[in-house]
Amino acid sequence: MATSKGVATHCPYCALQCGQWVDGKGSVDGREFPTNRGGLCQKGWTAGRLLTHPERLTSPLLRPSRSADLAPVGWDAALAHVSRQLAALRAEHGPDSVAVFGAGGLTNEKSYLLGKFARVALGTSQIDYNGRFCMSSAAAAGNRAFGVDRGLPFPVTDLDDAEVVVLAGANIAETMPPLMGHLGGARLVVVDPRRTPTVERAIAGGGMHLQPVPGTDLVLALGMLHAAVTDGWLDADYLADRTTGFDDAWRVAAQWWPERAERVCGVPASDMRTVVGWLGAASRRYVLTARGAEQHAHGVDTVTAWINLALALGLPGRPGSGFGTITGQGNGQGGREHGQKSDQLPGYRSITDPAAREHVAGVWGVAPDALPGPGRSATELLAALGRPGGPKALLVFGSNVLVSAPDGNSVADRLAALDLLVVADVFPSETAMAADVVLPVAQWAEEEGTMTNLEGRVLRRRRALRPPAGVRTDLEVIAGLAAELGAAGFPADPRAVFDELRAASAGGPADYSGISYDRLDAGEALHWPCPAPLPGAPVHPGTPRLFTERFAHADGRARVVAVEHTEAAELPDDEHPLRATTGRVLVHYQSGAQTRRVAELAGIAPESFVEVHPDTATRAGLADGEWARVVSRRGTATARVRCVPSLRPDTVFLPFHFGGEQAANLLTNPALDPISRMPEFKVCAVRLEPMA
Ligand SMILES: Nc1nc2c(c(=O)[nH]1)N[C@H]1C(S)=C(S)[C@@H](COP(=O)(O)OP(=O)(O)OC[C@H]3O[C@@H](n4cnc5c(=O)[nH]c(N)nc54)[C@H](O)[C@@H]3O)O[C@H]1N2
Ligand SMILES: Nc1nc2c(c(=O)[nH]1)N[C@H]1C(S)=C(S)[C@@H](COP(=O)(O)OP(=O)(O)OC[C@H]3O[C@@H](n4cnc5c(=O)[nH]c(N)nc54)[C@H](O)[C@@H]3O)O[C@H]1N2
Ligand code: SF4
Ligand SMILES: [Mo]
Repeated sequence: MATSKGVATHCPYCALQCGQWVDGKGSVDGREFPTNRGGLCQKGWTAGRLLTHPERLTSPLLRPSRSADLAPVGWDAALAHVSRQLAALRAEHGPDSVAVFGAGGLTNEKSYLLGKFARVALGTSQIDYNGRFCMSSAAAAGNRAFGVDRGLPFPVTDLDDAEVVVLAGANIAETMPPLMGHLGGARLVVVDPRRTPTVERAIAGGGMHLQPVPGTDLVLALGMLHAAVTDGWLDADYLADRTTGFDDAWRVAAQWWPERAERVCGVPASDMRTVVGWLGAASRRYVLTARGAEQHAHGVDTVTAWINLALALGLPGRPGSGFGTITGQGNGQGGREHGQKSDQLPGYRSITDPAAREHVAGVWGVAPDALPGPGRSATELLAALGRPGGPKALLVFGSNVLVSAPDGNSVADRLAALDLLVVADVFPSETAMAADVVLPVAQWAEEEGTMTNLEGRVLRRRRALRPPAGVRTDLEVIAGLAAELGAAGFPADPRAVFDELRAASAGGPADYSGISYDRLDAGEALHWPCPAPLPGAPVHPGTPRLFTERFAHADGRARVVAVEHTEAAELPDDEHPLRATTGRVLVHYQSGAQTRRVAELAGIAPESFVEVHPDTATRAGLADGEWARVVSRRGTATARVRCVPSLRPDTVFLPFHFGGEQAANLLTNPALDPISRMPEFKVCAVRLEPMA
């Protein structure tokens, strides 16, 4: 896979996993791959800067006491210190006193080994990951409706000849720019409280902007379902042949005629009817959701409402049409399949299913009873740190929770209450700098592994250059800690880990047993499920398209689930009269730990801002370009005012890419969806104040 252009690998950032060439000096070029067709966004083009960055962590760091500074230390000393402390905590307080926090940016191999490390080497139930913040509501809604969760149940190239695409809470012109290339021919409908660059593209192409109050998509989708029925667009044959439950769902939607829905969500009833008409009349049409629809205290039901609309129109599983969710992190899909989620075992198995426990315990060579049960979800795990009965040590791999988790002030308090915080990272992120032990790890173009992109396609991450001296891979770190703890069965070689993952996933919903490095390296495009063949049978070709014949529930039918409107967990009042929502800008990635360190990107977006309607700014005594304090019930963030006449006057928007006093998550509400346990990043009540 090495050519004169370098090594064929993929971008370190988002779930589109654009193809890249990376050469031995760390130069990056776009590479032909179905998702990006040679193109990259600005983050991808500049990703090589991360490899040779002067701020790279190249030595383990240790804080001898809570009040001391971090100082360089050797690997042996660092790992021995960590394992000694973990062993002492476990002996005194039991295995659940140690917790692990993983990430959707980790390779499949790392996700798998981390989950096994927690359950087998530490014996703790306390493991979860940042994917809980990411796609968990759509995952739960997909499981409930379709019986399986694969973000896009079709390749992105299927979108190329779509006629109508509804994007509910997705700003892909900024979050996955090359994906826009697959939507060029379609009439786009964008559901977003803001007039984003994606909205601009939709309007320019004859599409439409539906601009709901943040947190009211569910009502909008109910109103549109109502219009689908009353305007005659219902696909009754499809509903009868392929689904159950529509009558119950209709009993709710019948109450939400578009004019009534308009009074709650603010979208004109006539626009709802127009869009439903476009969807109904087209033959190739898609409904896609992303974080705007999900990051709510009722995100599962909101995504369900969008699924219900798609089912009523007969989209899922029909050639040239469908429903899908746009996964976020590089390995957002694979990261939730192999056991770093508190309630899951490898292969997307449930940790409470006795058959799943027996299978995985068999692969791990332990007794099923020895496996812990489900632990706390990410937000609940962070909230329990250092409290009576909660974990006293936390190991973080690949997440900058101090910046990215909700209610940042509380997160800082909880981290400070720990006996031991260990962070494995590439850079001195805010969270790493708060740790007792920092372990410097290799990054994407320095290591081998697999990732599973937003299409459920498994792909190879390849090493183009050696990691700097002093740095280890995450797999080596996990294997090293396991060895210190006296646990056997923790290989550090990615191929060996993948082969074990294949066996552990065999027979599960996300079955990888027929996938191998050799097949991937031979250029095969393998989407899961891809089971190993029975003896003598041909190899499985993988499954690019799900649901063409049947859905994954035992009866083969999709579930239309009746869902009711619920208000956001926190509503505006006199003291906090505005709804704040949060999200992303093109040039920064997530907590910004990587992209704020890339000069080209930081130059474009150096600081936080708050988008405000000009009238709202005036009322708060603020003018465009001034610094404001944004105040919620939990904290205050500072941001530069950006007056945006197209914004709803009741809504403000902040990016969450900045740390310290500019962190948007100082404001956000840790209210959780009851099913997915995803926090409500997309709505909280705030007021604006001038700085001084
Ligand atoms: N540039 C960039 N790209 C990224 C990332 C990044 O950090 N930066 N991160 C990656 C990851 S992990 C993810 S999860 C994806 C996220 O990709 P997206 O979901 O596209 O990103 P967001 O900006 O979080 O949210 C999308 C939109 O939701 C809108 N929104 C807010 N509240 C509501 C609401 O109540 N209803 C609706 N319908 N919309 C609402 C926001 O205004 C925003 O424009 O992006 C991936 N790509
Ligand atoms: N207010 C608000 N908050 C949000 C969101 C929102 O829309 N609004 N979105 C949420 C979403 S969808 C997500 S996905 C989260 C993401 O937020 P985080 O979990 O904080 O994700 P990143 O900023 O990508 O952090 C990744 C960290 O891992 C490091 N890293 C990179 N590669 C590796 C590796 O291979 N190994 C190790 N050990 N470390 C590595 C990076 O340097 C960085 O410090 O934020 C969530 N927070
Ligand atoms: S769209 Fe995503 S995968 Fe592609 S270059 Fe940009 S950040 Fe990388
Ligand atoms: Mo995400």
